[in-house]
Parts: sequence; structure tokens; C-alpha cells
Amino acid sequence: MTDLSALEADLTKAIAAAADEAALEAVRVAALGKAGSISALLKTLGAMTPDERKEKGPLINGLRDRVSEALTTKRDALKSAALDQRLQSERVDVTLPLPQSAAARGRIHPISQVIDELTTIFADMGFSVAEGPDIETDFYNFTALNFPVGHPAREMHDTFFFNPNEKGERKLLRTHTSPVQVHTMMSVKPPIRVIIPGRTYRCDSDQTHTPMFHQVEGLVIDKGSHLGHLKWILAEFCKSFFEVDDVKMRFRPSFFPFTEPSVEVDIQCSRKGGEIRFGEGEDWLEILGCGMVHPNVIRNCGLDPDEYQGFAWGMGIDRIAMLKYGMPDLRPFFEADMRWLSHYGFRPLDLPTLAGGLSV
Ligand code: 2NM
Repeated sequence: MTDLSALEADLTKAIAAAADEAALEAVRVAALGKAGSISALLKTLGAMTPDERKEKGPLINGLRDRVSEALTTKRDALKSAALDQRLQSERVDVTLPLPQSAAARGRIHPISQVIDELTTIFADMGFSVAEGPDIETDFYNFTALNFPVGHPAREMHDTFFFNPNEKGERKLLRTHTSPVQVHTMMSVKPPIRVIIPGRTYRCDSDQTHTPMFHQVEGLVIDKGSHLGHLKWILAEFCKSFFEVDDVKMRFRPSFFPFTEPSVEVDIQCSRKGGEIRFGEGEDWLEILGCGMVHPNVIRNCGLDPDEYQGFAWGMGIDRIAMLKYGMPDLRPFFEADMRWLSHYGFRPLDLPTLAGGLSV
């Protein structure tokens, strides 16, 4: 029996010494595998006499059971140690900030944001968006809009002209979005209700002017439209855009070649500590020009001014963006500086809605 005890002592030592599951499996095979030491002992039982078997059977079987159990216990211990080690090495700190994806880092430019806001507000009042080319002819940019040839108003616009083509025709970069209104009146049967946001160009560059800037203009042409409608539309727009319940407006007579009468509009504001607020205060800020479309313009666009009348307005998008979002300088708008954009830009999926708040 010393053989069996010695074998058990050896196996117990080998099991205790196994450092991983592979080493333990080698011990198991050496003991209980087909050619294992305990399997060999079990095979000897068959050749024994009944008395011998009665004596040795329980000893050998007992050895096999104890070794099996020791193997199982050790395997469980190794498994759980291996798991602990993996958990330790694969530990993640869930409080660490996530690196942001490119899509999450991207920002909507304040001009795109403001155009989306304007479109949302005017779409709610039944306006659609019209677009046209940046390169125009003299007719669409000036003549049709009642700027007579040689009229000083043309000089006011500091126009960028192209070289004349072979027909002697001189194209230009549109100085306002109004040529789109001309295209619209010439191609759409009234009633017309459109807004036209877009790029415009004037040869002018200083702290408050860039050679390319953005305008939004609006146009209504119908049989009974009048200044009262215009006033209401502009008041609704200002309240929605500046997100205030009420805003006082001041209408001053002005001059534009394409409107008669022509009006400039100021809105009430307060300026305290360098900050402008709307819907309160005693100061006034000029934000747009407007008027009843001149009968000559309506006639130039192929409509009868005795049948149709309408109104139009125009304002600078860059300027109202600066006012609403407190940006002090116009020039960084067009410098493509990522630091400026990540500060003043908007998150891509936060689309402006009237119900959700335009600028949330
Ligand atoms: C302004 C001010 C006043 C205007 C007029 C027209 C058109 F095509 F109907 F004649 N479009 N836009 C207009 C009127 C624009 O911008 C300051």
C-alpha cells in the first residue's frame, strides 16, 4: 500500500504545483488518462481474485475519487484566478472622458444656423425659399430693379464686374439677392411668398464689411398686400428670431430704388455693460430695410402694377447673427479657424425648430 500512498502524495504535490490549466491537464492525463497511472491500477482489478479485489478495489477507487476531486478543486481555483487576472488587466475606468468622434466634434457655422432659423420662422408663415446664381447680368441686378443706367445708386453698390464678353455684355457678382426676386416674379404667377437667403458681394472691406457677405430678402406679391401685412410679418419675425415675447419697432422713411415708399426698421434694445438685449431698454438698433415694391419693378418683371402689388425687405444675415449670438467681430466668420468655430458653432443634430426653441 505504500505504493498507493506514494502515488497519491506525488499526484497531490503535482496538482498543487500546477501553475495553469494546461499543467493541471497534463497531471490529469498522467493519472486518469488512457495510459495514466491510476487507470493502470484500475485495470489490475479485473485480474484479481474476488478477495483481493474486495480489499484493493475500495483503495484504488478511493484514490481515483480523491485525485479526481483534487483536480476539480484545483481547476476551479485556477479558472477563478485566471478570471481575476483578466478582470484586473482589462479594467476600464468608466469615468474617463470618451474621445469624441469626428461627427460629434463637427460644428455648424453660425451663418448656416441663422439661415436655418430664418427659414424655419418664415416657412411657418407660408414662405418658401428661392435661390439664384451668384453671377448675374446688369439687367437682373440693377435695371429690372429700377436702378436707371447711369443712376448714382449703382455706384453705391461697389460692384465687382467681370471683363465684358464677346457680345460686349459685362457680368457681375450680385450686390444683393434681389435679382432672385426678379427671376421669381418673371417665372411664378402670383401670389408669391418667398425668402431668398444667399451670398452677396460688394467691393468693400473693413472691420464691419467683408467683400462677400450674406443677405436674406423677402418678397410678397399679391392683389391686396399692403404695409400692414409687412409690419406684422417683420414683428413676428423679430420676436421669433430674437426669442422674446414682445419687441418695439420703429419705422423711418428711407430711399431704395426698388421700393416706394421705402422704410428702414429699428428694433428696441438695451445696451448695458457691452451686452445688447432685445425686447427691453431705450436704445434703437437698425436691422433691416423694406418697402412696397416699386410699380416699375413689377412692370419690368412682366406683371401689371394695377393688378398686383407687394412688399419686400432685406437684411444682413452676418449682422443679425453677430447681434443674436454676441460675436464682436465679423472677420472670423470667414477665416475657417477651428477654435472660433468650436466656440461659436452649433451641434450638427440640434436643428432649430419653433417648438423646441430655435437656438437651443
Ligand atoms: C432691401 C430693402 C428694401 C427689396 C426689393 C426687392 C424687389 F425685388 F422686390 F424689388 N427685393 N428686395 C428690398 C427692399 C431690399 O434690402 C435692404
